[in-house]
Amino acid sequence: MTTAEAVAEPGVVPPSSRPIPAARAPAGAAIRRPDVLRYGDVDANGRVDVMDAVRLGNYVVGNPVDVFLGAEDFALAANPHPFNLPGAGASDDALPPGREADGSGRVNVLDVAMIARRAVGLPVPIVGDTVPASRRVAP
Ligand SMILES: [Ca+2]
Repeated sequence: MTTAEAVAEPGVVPPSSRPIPAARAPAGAAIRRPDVLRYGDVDANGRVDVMDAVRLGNYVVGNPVDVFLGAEDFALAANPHPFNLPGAGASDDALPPGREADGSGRVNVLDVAMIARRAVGLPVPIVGDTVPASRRVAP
């Protein structure tokens, strides 16, 4: 299957459409809005594991990816780096995780690397922590 064929399948997001639109869930699956959103848990299954790193790695290099979270939740879960410690992004945290010093938020290979480190059991701050409810868009 070529990339062009994969893009044409339902539920597969073409890389050119980033940030991921919420309407493109995998066939047979629904976009999830978990009660607890964790940094690094891009497939919203409640844990940070190697599949999160694989999925986000594919996203970062522009491969089509399945979508499990709405665009706003994905932007938070996929972007734990820079960690901007202390704090996990509560409302009184001036520079939350994932926000660059210039105010932008970029999902890149550093996010993938930190998620992969956590997935293999290495200590990594922020990844796996709960995204404060105050950072999430209200339902
Ligand atoms: Ca996960």
